[in-house]
Amino acid sequence: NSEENIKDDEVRYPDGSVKLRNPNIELMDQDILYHLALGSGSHDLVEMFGDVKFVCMGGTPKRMENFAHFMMKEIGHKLPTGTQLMDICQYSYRYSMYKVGPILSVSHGMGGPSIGILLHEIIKLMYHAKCKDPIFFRIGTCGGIGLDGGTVVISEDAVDGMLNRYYQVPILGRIVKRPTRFDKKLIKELKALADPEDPYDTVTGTTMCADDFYEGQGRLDGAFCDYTETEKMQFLESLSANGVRNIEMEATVFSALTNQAGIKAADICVTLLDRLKGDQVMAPKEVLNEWQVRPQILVGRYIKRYLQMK
Ligand code: R2B
Ligand code: URA
Repeated sequence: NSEENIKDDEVRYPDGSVKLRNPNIELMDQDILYHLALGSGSHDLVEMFGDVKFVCMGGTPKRMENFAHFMMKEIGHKLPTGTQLMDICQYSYRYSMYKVGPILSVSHGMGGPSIGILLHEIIKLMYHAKCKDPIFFRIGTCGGIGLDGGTVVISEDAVDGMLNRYYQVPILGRIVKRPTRFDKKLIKELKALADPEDPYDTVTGTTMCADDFYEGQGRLDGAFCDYTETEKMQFLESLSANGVRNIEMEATVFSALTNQAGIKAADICVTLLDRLKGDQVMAPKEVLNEWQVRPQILVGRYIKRYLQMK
């Protein structure tokens, strides 16, 4: 039963490496990770990825390339002379992936289905590469509920557009519900790394995951809109009353699939606007670019701390 609590020994070997909860994979001579343009037959995945400890995901290829460069500076990682950072998944033409020492920086596209496919293949990649206790981060963008643009939100819980605390997916003609759950300790540790000197707030709260940017998030400015501004505001206020502080499009799938795999994960997003004040993303490009670095700074602090502790 997928709603049961996941036990440690079901999802991990004693040495911390990721166990797959799918007996079919072991029986295959090779596993093609199609959307990553990688495979267990064509690549030495242990050699390429065995040292990965952190998997950081975000929507766009450029943000994840920037994050890889940022982390290279932060942890003082040097590439061999004459070489440069490469997109490992360039021939997938789907996702981009960069590796900086123990850090993988991967783009996930927009929405549940896109991050879902990526998570299946990345979790299998962790298994094939024998990675030990990997931690997954999503560093994203979102709309805030009563929060100024540029606020960092760490998700405590993920709910869908009906406020359900599960990710619901039709499998073989049945609806399967997978509970959404983030690691409480990881959330606390991340929150503690917010510096009072940061010129912006870092808050925690429930994240609503929508399957659409426009009607699914109660916007008035999509190609269609069959509700009034009053109805929109009532909906957003009811979200706020239920502890929802931001809206994005991947939190339920991200938390449910990492939880299912027994992988610690956190979703950290920066708000691009306050949805109680409007729908259009109006901040200038330079401002948006500066805001998008904020979740990266927090995750960077966590990773640096972790590596220094070792
Ligand atoms: C935030 O931003 C994207 C939509 O603009 C989506 O991927 C998300 O979760
Ligand atoms: N991403 C979303 O999904 N919603 C917003 O309002 C902003 C970014």
